Amino acid sequence: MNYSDSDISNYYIKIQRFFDKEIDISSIQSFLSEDEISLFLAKLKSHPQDSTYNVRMDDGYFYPFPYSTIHDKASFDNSHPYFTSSEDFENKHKRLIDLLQNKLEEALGVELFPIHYGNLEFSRFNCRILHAKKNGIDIHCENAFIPQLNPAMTEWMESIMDLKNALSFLLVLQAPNEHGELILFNKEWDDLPILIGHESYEDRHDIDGAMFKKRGVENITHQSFPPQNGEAIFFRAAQIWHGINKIGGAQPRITIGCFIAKGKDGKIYFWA
Ligand SMILES: O=C(O)CCC(=O)C(=O)O
Repeated sequence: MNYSDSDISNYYIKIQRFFDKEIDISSIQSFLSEDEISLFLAKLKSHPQDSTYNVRMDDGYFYPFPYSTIHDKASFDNSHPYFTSSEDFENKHKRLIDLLQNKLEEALGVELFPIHYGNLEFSRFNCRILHAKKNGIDIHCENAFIPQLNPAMTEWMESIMDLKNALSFLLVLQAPNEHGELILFNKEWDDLPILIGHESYEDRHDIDGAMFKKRGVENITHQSFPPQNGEAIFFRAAQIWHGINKIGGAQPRITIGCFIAKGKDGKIYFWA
């Protein structure tokens, strides 16, 4: 695993190094100030709890909907809850979202472009709230969702950017008391394209890699990255198999994040 600690001033060079696969994961401590983090958390606690705006699962919820909910048979138009929940999120939290985009641009040394398809505006960020004493996020890589997505949307996204090598950005707003580590495996989608829809819940949460081992794949190792309040993490999420370990203690794990990809036109796009 190519890990690189960094400071904000040299980030510009690094985004290209991620796209060139020279770096797998990198982090920036204290990406936002403690006051900014508290403001984020206070605002987000007032968000709507109902399923119009959240994708609720037993282990946690996402607000607004992630783009990966625009499934194969779903309509790729403004009737999808993805677009209504994104609009709600943008309207309620525009100032914080703008602040986060600015910080991200400063950190990467590039201008970032949100994506839109006609009048359909994609979310710039979403929040992931993972319940205490639950199982985190199952093992996945973003490319493993592509076969489940609306094909018209995927085709369009792939026509404008290098979707298959997208990065994840996440900011830890609230670390859990225990665990909740980001787990990165030493396997990538291009070597091991597993259609996760067929895997059991248990295997998808087994950080020893049952889902790889049962396919005869050997030398499975992983690295754990414990979340720290205020820390930003960037990693090659489209390719690298990863998950979030179970959440210990009494406090939920709260992050906000997006995906970042290189456009065919040279621009850097981001969405969630
Ligand atoms: O910690 C998070 O926000 C989720 C990380 C993750 O699974 C991803 O970015 O794909």
